[in-house]
Amino acid sequence: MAKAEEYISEVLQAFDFGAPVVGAVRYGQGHINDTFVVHTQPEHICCRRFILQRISAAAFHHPDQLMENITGVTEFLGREIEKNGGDREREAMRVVRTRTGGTYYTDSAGSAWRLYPFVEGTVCYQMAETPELFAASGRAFGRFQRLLRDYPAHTLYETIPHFHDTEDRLAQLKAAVAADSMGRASECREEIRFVLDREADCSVALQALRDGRLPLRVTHNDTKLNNVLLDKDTGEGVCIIDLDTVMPGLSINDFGDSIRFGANHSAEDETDLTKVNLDLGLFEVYTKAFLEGAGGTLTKEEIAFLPWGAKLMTLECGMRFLTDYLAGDQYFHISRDRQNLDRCRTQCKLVSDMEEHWEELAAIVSRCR
Ligand code: ADP
Ligand code: GN1
Ligand code: MG
Repeated sequence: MAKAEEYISEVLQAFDFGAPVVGAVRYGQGHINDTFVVHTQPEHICCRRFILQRISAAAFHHPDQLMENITGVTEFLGREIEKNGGDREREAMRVVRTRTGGTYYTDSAGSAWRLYPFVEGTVCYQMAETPELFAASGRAFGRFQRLLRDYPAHTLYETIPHFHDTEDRLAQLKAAVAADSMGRASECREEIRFVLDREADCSVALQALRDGRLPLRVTHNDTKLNNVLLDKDTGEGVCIIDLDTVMPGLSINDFGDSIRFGANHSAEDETDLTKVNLDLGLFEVYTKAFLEGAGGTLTKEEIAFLPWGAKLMTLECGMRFLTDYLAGDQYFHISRDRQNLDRCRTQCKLVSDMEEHWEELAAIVSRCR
């Protein structure tokens, strides 16, 4: 895939920024899309910033369907936020149309690009600097779930089929091990074994869904701390971003993915595993806040399954990093060699911690109910 930078000037022509553009520079720490911040001329009356993104073709095969989901969801959220007396421009994403009225632009190489207003006055954290900030993210993701409770789920396309199908993720890992296309399997024996030893776990939530014990909802599916913007002054949640994976899914996965990423004090690719530890205090803070934000949306059974959401999202993400490492780092952006293997290792360490503290996790969830 050609470098996104090569197409920027072409892409900028496709949108009306309301003022002359000064420049576009790479922005953020997402693993999937190519993200740029676009600045318009400061002396101009409508000086603004925008987020311009090339949608990952490796992850998303139907940008038209993806953008239809996003426009539907952002407009619905905007209306709900207005009904509750909120500021939809700040609290919901908005797709900026192309000059020809489209929701995205296709460049001369066939890649899809979209534009959002930059949500000003907010901070995006890569790590929970304080429990209060982590709680704020939990309330925001819980609230997101509540706001979308009545969204017509059947109108959503599955932007990545089998996204949180942990059984399928395991099958993909096994296939990557069997193919061993880069000759990397021998250095990942321990990690492969770790995952295979937990094969039965991969079915726990899916079986509960099949049995009707867990409901299918409209969920975000990628609830990392860096997918929510917090107010720079108050620290409260402002806007949930990265809506590419909003699809029918399990509420426990939205809870779990936040725990995976945020309930610890290390980077996702930390190489010193002694620094990677599940923080039970942060687990409790997030649980309480998520349930508060969800405001009675979740059933008793869903709440009881929250620790499973945490463990399965962590195990699944570990598998995905490992699969991608074995396949030659095709999916997740990397900035150094073996980064996906290091990411896999932190996830395995967190899964071990969760197993070690399993009873405590259940007790915390009961307390927060
Ligand atoms: P990816 O799918 O690659 O993770 P994201 O949509 O999460 O892409 O965007 C990457 C980063 O860009 C975010 O983590 C955040 O820092 C920043 N970002 C995205 N959209 C906005 C926005 N509308 N306003 C401000 N920052 C944004
Ligand atoms: C990706 O897009 P981003 O960086 O917010 C990935 C998630 C993973 C996460 C791991 C569409 O999230 O599923 O959990 O990396 N998103 C997609 O950090 O695959
Ligand atoms: Mg993101």
